[in-house]
Amino acid sequence: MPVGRVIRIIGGFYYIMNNQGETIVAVPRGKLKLTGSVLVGDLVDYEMILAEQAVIEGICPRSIVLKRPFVSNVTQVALIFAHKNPDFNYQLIDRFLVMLETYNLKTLILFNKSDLIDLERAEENAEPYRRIGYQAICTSTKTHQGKLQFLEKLCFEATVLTGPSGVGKSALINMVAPSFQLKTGAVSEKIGRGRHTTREAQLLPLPEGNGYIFDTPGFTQLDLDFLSPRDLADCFIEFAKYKTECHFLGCLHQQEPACGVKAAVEAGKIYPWRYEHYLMFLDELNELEDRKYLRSGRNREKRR
Ligand SMILES: Nc1nc2c(ncn2[C@@H]2O[C@H](COP(=O)(O)OP(=O)(O)OP(=O)(O)O)[C@@H](O)[C@H]2O)c(=O)[nH]1
Ligand SMILES: [Mg+2]
Ligand SMILES: [Zn+2]
Repeated sequence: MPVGRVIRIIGGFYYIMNNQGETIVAVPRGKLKLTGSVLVGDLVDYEMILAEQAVIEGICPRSIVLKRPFVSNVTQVALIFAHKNPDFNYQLIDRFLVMLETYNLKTLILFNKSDLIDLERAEENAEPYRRIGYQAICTSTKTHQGKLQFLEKLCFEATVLTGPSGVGKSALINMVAPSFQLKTGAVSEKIGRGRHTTREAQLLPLPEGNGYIFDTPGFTQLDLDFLSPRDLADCFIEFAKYKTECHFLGCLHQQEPACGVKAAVEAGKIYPWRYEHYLMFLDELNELEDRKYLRSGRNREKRR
């Protein structure tokens, strides 16, 4: 049975790319019809039923499934933020990074719209993340700053682009592969946010078989409800070196005495704003756990 890759899902129709690079429209069989069964990125077995229509018979084993964005078989994530328009926001960046750390994939950060601020300011925005240990590139789709560096990173990877709406995800893909001509949309001046121009995930094969890139819809709000408070510190990668010095096993680096992480913050080895974001997210997660606990208690009462 032939195998193809799902590149887009629109209105119940599944667009599959076959080995020859042709696109076939398909519908899934039986149980696979359920929304979310077949994902963009999936390799699927299909059978032609008409000259131009196919039926998806099964999904090949996946290497990974991401929940947000909801796609499969990714090898790398590129987090996109803008220096300006929408506003630059360290707290939201850290929120996205926490989510991405749970995926255990190669992570790249692009600070886009570098043409809108001074070169120096742009580098200042990116530098802390480089020091923390991330690969961070300043880009501009207007001046093509960072284009070659970005292209190099994309080579032989299946890269998903994620980040808020309006930061230039689709524009960046157009920059590295102009033939895609993806739709882009101006940021609303009134609310300073993107307009959710990209509505669904789409997988695009890079020229000359150099890998894949996924365009995805932006999102501005991100709850950390997929994480337990105990696992949060692991998502702040620069804490790892200092956690081993905490006196208490299971230290949450909050009020505990002899905490290696807090000592590193005080010694200027961890950025204080990163630690503040950690505490802020920890509060959020604790609150979520409390609510979950209360709800399960109420359910137990009801069953009695
Ligand atoms: N000045 C400047 N504007 C840019 C740059 N990149 C993108 N834009 C503009 O920013 C706006 C948003 O770009 P999009 O590519 O649609 O943003 P997106 O991240 O795909 O947004 P969603 O699809 O809504 O998630 C468009 O008006 C682009 O022309 C850049 O490097 N510099
Ligand atoms: Mg877009
Ligand atoms: Zn600690």
